[in-house]
Amino acid sequence: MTTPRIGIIMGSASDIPVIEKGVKVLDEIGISYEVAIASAHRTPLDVEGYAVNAAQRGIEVIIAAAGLSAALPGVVAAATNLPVIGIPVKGGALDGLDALLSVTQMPPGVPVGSVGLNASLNACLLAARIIAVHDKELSERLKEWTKKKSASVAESRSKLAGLPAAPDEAYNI
Ligand code: RP5
Repeated sequence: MTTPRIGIIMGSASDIPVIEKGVKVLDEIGISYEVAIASAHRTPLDVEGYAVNAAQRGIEVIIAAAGLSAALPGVVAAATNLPVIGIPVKGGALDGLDALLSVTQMPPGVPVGSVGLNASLNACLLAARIIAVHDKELSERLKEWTKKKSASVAESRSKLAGLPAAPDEAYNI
């Protein structure tokens, strides 16, 4: 089995649908990853173990997703020097605002980079960009992926039929 370069940890199986949406991009770009479930509140020793072991297992970036009072990304970041990207998950009485604040408002010295609520695609892309800094081939694959996405935006202009569409040259620099 290929050594995973990105470790994705989530607080509960109920977070799986959020993660599933984002990891597709890692398959498309061709970057290895693994998925783990451990909870900062319910199974704290598993979280610490995963974070402590990650670097020596070959993981280069950790993505941590959790909802409610989302301690998971911060607890992971406290136990490793790897970059940690937090995904606050929507849900609960405050619909994710609690998770967003927990993930972003880390004390000085324990950094967690946060993406938006449920933004697993951006978390995966950010992790890929971090790794691409020292992996030229991955960097090329990322550029190709971005180019394809940009092309689909330009193609969507054909749907403006009936509206006064800006001409193609309006976009040129
Ligand atoms: C968090 O609490 C999890 O990350 C999840 O987003 C939320 C709810 O967990 P469950 O009650 O569905 O297990 O720890």
